[in-house]
Amino acid sequence: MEKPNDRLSTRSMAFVLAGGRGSRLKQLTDNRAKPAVYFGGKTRIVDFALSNALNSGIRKMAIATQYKAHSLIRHCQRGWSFFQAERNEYLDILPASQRVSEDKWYVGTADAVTQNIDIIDSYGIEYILILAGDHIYKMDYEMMIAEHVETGADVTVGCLTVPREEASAFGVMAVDDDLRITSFLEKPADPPGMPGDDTQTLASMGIYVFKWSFLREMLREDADQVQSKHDFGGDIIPHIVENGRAQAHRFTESCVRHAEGASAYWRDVGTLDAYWRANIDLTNFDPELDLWDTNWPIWTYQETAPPAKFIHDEADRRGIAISSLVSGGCIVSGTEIRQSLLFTHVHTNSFAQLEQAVVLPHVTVGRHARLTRVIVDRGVKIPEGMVVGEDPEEDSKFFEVSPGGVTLITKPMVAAWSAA
Ligand code: ADQ
Ligand code: ADP
Repeated sequence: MEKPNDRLSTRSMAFVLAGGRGSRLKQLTDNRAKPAVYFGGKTRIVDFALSNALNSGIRKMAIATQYKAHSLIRHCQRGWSFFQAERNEYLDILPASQRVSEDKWYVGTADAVTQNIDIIDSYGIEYILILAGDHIYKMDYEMMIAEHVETGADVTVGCLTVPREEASAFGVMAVDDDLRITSFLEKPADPPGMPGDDTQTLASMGIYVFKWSFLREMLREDADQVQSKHDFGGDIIPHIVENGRAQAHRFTESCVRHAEGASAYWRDVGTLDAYWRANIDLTNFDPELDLWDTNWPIWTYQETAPPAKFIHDEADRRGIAISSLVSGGCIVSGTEIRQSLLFTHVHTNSFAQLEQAVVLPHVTVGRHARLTRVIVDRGVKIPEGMVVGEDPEEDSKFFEVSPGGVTLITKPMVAAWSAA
C-alpha cells in the first residue's frame, strides 16, 4: 500500500501568483486584485486554484500578493487559516514587502518567487507548482506533478487549446509527438495555428511544475540577467525550451469533469463580458461548471448568514426567483428575479425587477428599480426607481458598458447618477 508520506502531493507545494490587477475588469478591480473578485455566489476567483491544490492533496501553499492586496489577504486569512503547522501544513501570504531590498516590489512573476526563496526552502519540499490565482477551473494537480516526475523534464507547463484569434493573450507553444515543447512564444502578435487545425492554438495556462532545486538555480541565474523582466512566461519558460527540456501537460488529462463526456471547463473571466457570462451560465439547467460536486468542493470563507428569504403575496408583491442562484442572507421582498446570481446579504425591495443580474454581496435594490444584464459591485445601494440595462447610450453616461452590452454599476457611479 502507498504510504501517505510518499504521495507526491505531500512532497510538493503550490505557489499562487495573485499580484495582478486584471485591468480589463475595469472598476471591479479598482479596490481589489483580480484573484479577490467575487465569483459564483459564494467564492472568490482565487478559491479555485487554492481548492484545486487542497483537493489534490497539497497542504503547503503560499500566495504572492501585490496590487490592492487588502481584501485578498483578509479573505485568505478568514477562509484559509485551517492549515496546521504541527502537521507540516502551511499557507503563507507573501505581500511584496521589500524583504530583499527597500525599494523592490515584485518586478515580474518569477521575481515574486525569487524574493521568497528562503521561505520556500523552509518548507522542505521537492516539487513546486506555480499557479495563477485568476482562473476558474477544476484540475487535479497531482496528475500533472506525477507526469512531471515520470518524464524527468525540467519544467512541465499546463496547456489547453484556445481559438487562434484569442491566443495573442497567451504563451503559445509547439510540441512534438511526445508533448515535448519545441517552441514557446509569449503573447505573439500573430499566433501560429496547430498542425492539422489552423483555427486552434496550443496555449500555456500559466501553470508550471518544477523540481524546486532546479527552479531555485534558474531563478538565481535569472536574477542576475539585466535584460530579463523576471517573468515566467517571458523569460524562464522560453529559456528552458531553448536550453533544457520543457514538457507540455494537457489540461484535458487532469481536469475534473462533472460527468462522463462533459467538456473541460476553464475560463479566464478577465473581461466584464467573460466575467458576467461565466456567472450567468451557472443559472443554466446543466451548467458546465459544477459547483455542486461534493467530490471536488470549492472551499472559501463564508459569512455566517441565515437562509435566503422570499416575501411574496399574490396581491401586489411578487417575491420570486426563476432560474437563479440566491445565497444566504438574501431577502427578496416583492422582487421578480430571473436568470440572476445573488451573492450573500443582498436585499431587494418590492416592485423591483432583476434580469440576468450578477449582484455582489451586501447590495440593496430599491423599490421599482429595474436592472437588466448588469454586474452590481459589493455594497451598492440601488436607488428607488433606477433603471439600468434598457438604454445603453443613456447608461454609458454614468456606468461602464462593456462591448458585449453588460453594464457595471459601482458606488461612485451611483453617486454620480444620483447627483445628476
Ligand atoms: P498573464 O496572465 O498575462 O500570462 P501575468 O500578468 O504575469 O501573465 O499574470 C500571471 C499571474 O501572476 C496572475 O495570476 C497575476 O495575478 C500574477 N501576477 C502578475 N504580476 C505579479 C507580480 N508582480 N507579483 C505577483 N503576482 C503577479 C501568463 C503567462 C502566459 C499564459 C497565461 C495564461 O505568462 O504564458 O499563457 O498566463 O493565462
Ligand atoms: P419592501 O420590499 O416593500 O420595500 P421592506 O424591505 O421594508 O419592504 O421589508 C420587507 C420584508 O423584508 C419585511 O417584512 C421583513 O420580513 C424583511 N426584512 C426587511 N429588513 C429586514 C432586516 N434587516 N432583517 C430581517 N428581515 C428584514
